[in-house]
Amino acid sequence: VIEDLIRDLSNWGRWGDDDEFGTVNLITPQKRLEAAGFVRTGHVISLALPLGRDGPQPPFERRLNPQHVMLQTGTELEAGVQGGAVDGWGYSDDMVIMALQAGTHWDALAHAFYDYKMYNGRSCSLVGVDGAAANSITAVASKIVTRGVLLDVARQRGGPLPSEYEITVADIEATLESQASAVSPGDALLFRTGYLEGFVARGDWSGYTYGSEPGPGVEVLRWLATQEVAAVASDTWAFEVLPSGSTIMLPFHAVGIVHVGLLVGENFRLDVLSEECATDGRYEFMFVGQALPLTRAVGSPVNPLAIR
Ligand code: UVW
Repeated sequence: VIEDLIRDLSNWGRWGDDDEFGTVNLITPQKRLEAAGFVRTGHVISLALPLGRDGPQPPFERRLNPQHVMLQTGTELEAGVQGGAVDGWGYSDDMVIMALQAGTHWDALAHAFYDYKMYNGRSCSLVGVDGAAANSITAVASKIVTRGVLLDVARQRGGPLPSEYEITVADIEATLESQASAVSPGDALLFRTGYLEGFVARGDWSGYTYGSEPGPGVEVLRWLATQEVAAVASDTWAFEVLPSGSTIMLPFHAVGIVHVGLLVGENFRLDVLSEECATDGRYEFMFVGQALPLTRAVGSPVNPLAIR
């Protein structure tokens, strides 16, 4: 199955041998103008989880939740121990240490490998201790402004999808029909499964990451490629259904990121957007999902915005 999909869907060379944008090439200036036309009220909804120590990663995980550390504080100013402070003038500074994949994030095209290769046929060895020499998130960091479409599969199916539920093309088409929405080339398509919000509501992330989850099966890539979707994201930790039923853990990553060059986002919070879209029946919006211009990084935290 994987080899058939690669044969049919690979975009290696499509936008040139030097290309590092992948499907983000489908987001044109004209597409951004079209996206702006979906702003009716100016209401902005963030699709990000808060960045803090109580993020979704388990304790002691290599993918460290954000650790916020103060470098200068007001308490030091008041105690008279802040260098350079005069007569009550002072300042505060801080820093964050975190895994770039810990919370709401984009996967760069350097994030996934298959057959020792990454997007556009580049060797996996280009990602070493110095970071990614190609396909890093920096390439697309400032390009992700487009028309967004919420694909509310959870609402269409009457509630949060059970873990291990495979979203099929039939589910996608039924959901679009129920929403009276359509997908067009260059869109960002946001899959709501309802999975993440259950953990948020319980205030307990136990069992969220590295286990089973609902999501699209690998065959959905054929549909996404036909529609020329530029980016996908969901309210799960790995975007695709798990277990995958494949010989490799993440076949959607192997075909979608490595061969299609698809921008994939994870841990997006979609419940508030879902309520708003259902209230007024508008499932399309302007989507702004700029990554941080982190040099040589294989992913980036993002504060995705739906502007309606
Ligand atoms: C892996 O689990 C390897 O990656 P992701 O962050 O894309 O789920």
